[in-house]
Amino acid sequence: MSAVVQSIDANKAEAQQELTDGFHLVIEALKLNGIKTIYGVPGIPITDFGRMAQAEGIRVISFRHEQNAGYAASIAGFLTKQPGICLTVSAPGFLNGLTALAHATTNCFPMILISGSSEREIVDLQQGDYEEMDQLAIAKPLCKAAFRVLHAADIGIGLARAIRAAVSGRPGGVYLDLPAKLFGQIMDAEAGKKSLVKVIDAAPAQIPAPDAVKRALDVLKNAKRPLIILGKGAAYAQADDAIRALVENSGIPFLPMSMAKGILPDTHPQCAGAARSTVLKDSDVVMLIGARLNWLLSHGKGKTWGDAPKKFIQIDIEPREMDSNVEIVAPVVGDIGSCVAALLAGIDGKWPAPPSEWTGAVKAKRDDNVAKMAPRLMNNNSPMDYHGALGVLRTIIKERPDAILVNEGANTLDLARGIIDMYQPRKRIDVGTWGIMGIGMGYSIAAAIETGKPVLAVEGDSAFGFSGMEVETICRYKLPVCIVVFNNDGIYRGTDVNAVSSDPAPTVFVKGSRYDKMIEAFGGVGVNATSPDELRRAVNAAMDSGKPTLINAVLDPAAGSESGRIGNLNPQSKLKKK
Ligand code: ADP
Ligand code: TZD
Ligand code: MG
Repeated sequence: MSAVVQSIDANKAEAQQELTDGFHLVIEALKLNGIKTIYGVPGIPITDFGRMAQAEGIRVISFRHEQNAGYAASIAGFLTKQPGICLTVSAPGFLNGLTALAHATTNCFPMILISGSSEREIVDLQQGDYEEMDQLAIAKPLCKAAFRVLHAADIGIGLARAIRAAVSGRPGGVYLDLPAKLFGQIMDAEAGKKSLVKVIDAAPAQIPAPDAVKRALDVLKNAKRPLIILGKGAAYAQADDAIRALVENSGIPFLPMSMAKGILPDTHPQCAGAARSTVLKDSDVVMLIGARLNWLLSHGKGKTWGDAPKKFIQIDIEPREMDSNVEIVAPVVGDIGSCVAALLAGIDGKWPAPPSEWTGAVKAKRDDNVAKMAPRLMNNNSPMDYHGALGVLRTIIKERPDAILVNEGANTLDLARGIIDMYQPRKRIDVGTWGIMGIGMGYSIAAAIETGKPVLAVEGDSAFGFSGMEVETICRYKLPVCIVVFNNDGIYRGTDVNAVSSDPAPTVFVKGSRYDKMIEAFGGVGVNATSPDELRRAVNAAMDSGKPTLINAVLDPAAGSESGRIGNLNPQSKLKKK
């Protein structure tokens, strides 16, 4: 055969061979694993990827800042038990997303940060590529696992590893590094399809050992003043029926951590939410279900926990969580669904009721505290105080229990957490383990998209500022989000004065700001509310219409206290003030 004929044949064969590339393989791999939504910000090298993913039926939610897209992905993971996906460009985009990835890991939310990256050859020789950065190395200490894919044929395996790492065991954040070159790599379509992996049983059940279950039941049976603490791991586990059965069959008072509120309603007769200090101090056996003994529980020791000896039972999927702060006399390691089911089976329906002196004392304390608070919640002061404004929102959530409540701030957070009762699981999402500001709009967007339910975001004016630009995103995607900015002119209070220069004090903002005007710029509804009555009308209208709404709730600048409920964590200078 002549050389000419040979080359014509080769062209024909190539023309017949179907090809695919990195772009399409990543998209197919995501779809194959049930990923329906990507949260991100476009740019080199992922702009076309976003367009193609949208064309292939994945919902692509484009944000104004990667941190907010990352927070959205993290809470999508919490709400669905599937890894939330955040997509960013290299170096700065990656770094912006990284805060959220670390947050996901800290809070045990499954999330995958996928970032495009520059060329390895140039990055490794530090030759100054466009947005050059060794992203994999930087991500590693801040997440549960980090992977890089260099060959198109490994995309399927790379994503499978990322998904498993994110959702199995203790969930967390995973980084997936995809260099620009990978997206354009060509391979045979058939081989490409075969290389994809549909992850089977990504978060396998982890059954607790029978003797661990027995040990826990023995401790529980002998308790005089038992307490169950539910944490956000219990909400995440979606074992709502089993948890309810355990609480109700045992008759033990329960205390929900912030994001565990609503697994059982806060109005449940066994809820000890309004008797928190009493139950922590006076209980003798405490069973933790998906809650860590970290700062939020005063590390399980000290004044908060009283002097009486205390025994801890802990249910957690992470064995190393046991004894992290105090001795755990009965560790039960496994997934919460399996552990709670094993406890229920082990007791065989014959729970010894906790002594009535204990349950009676808890109930009396709770009813007393609730009654004391009630009149304060009904005040119609203008400008509003926290109690007047939150009394209104409390009633609104009672009437609309399937709405999702997003909450951040200091006083705005602490008081809303205590005042607004929750009635359904996974309806309250907030600042989490780190107490960070900035989750507000990302969480609101993801909550609306993942659940289809209306969202009420209760935001301190400072907290709102961290992600406020995303009101444009909320308007663009026409999401049913009602934002209430508790505007007290500043961080904690709006009353600080700088006595030495004309600069404002560090904690105050422009007085009389009108945050409602911000959303009007994008076609949303803005309302300025100066009294609880006005606030009630505006929130109800927003929740009825589903239109993106921002209500500027005018609060008394003097109403808050420094750092809300955690002012004690502020270090104090020992030096005398000049
Ligand atoms: P909170 O802040 O509400 O007290 P934490 O975030 O401190 O809750 O604790 C959540 C705990 O739940 C973590 O220790 C985590 O390992 C655990 N966890 C998460 N998911 C599960 C699950 N499916 N089964 C068991 N434990 C889980
Ligand atoms: N930055 C980040 C990312 N997280 C933080 N928690 C803080 C800074 C410090 N901080 C708090 O802990 S609460 C808060 C800041 C800045 C804002 C409190 O003011 P607010 O709420 O207006 O949101 P209140 O109602 O005025 O107390
Ligand atoms: Mg404020």
